[in-house]
Amino acid sequence: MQETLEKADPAFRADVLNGLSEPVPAIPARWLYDRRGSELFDAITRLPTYYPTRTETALLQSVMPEIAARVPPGGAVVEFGAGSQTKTPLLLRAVHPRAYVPIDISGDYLKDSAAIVDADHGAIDVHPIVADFTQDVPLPGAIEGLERLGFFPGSTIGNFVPQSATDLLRHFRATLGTGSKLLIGMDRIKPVERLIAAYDDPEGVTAEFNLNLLHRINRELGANIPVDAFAHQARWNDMLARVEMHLLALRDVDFEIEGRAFHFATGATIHTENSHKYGPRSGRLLLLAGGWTPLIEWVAPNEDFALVLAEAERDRFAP
Ligand code: AVI
Repeated sequence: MQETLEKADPAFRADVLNGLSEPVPAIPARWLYDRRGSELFDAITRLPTYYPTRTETALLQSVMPEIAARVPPGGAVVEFGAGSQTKTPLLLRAVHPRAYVPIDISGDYLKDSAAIVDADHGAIDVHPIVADFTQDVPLPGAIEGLERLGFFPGSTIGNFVPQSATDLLRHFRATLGTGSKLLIGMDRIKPVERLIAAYDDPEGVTAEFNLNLLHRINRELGANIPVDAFAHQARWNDMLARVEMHLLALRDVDFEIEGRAFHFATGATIHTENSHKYGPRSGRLLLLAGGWTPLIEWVAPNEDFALVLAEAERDRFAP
């Protein structure tokens, strides 16, 4: 049965129709995060097997004095993303910035993040910016002259293939400027069983998160995909050091999206997300390639997760 038709975002429509027509069918991961998808991702971060969020939060908490010692008070914290209710306040309390600038494509999420900060940190000026942080973003004049610390937690960098991750880091550099710093969370390579458990939890929340994309296509593009013909699959791709999420066709399946017919044979998949994991050296090399010189790295117990503080050094003409 067709689900209620909502007004479709033309970019979503194009990504779905083009992505499903590719030789390796794939849809960009950003479309996983509609309202329901964001709720489900929130639930994922609290699952026992999803270690990144709690590991990074505990690490941040324990190294905050060391971060504060390297970041002078009175600067500007620029967060790439709307901010988290737990991690952002930890950082702001420790580094005492004059200004906090969260950047997100969604104004709704930004309203929430500005409210969290306002409630808790009256002395900080909040300048939310609705923008796509994968591009250069002009910063508000009010923070001109302030030292800048970029904040990109959550190992979201892992959701970008290395070429795009490098571009992203270069945009961060252009946005923040030479001399600024970046505090970034990076998830580490670890035994495959733990990685798969984090992305294919026994409770089935990640499965619901992944399958929600098909419900979204049905709802917003008036499609008739039989969602029960697909199953969530998490795979470790060792060559590319990443966990991949796929939607696996459990039987031969035919459906239509806006009058276009699609066929998936049993065992075919739609690739929906990558989550790259880094070793110490590959992580630092990625930062260097993106224009950021690592200054110091803090690592969680079992080397599960790393926080790196890096600096946008001035370009040098010689070694
Ligand atoms: C948002 N991002 C860092 C998550 C990750 O771990 O790659 C997205 C996620 N997908 C499934 N579980 C979590």
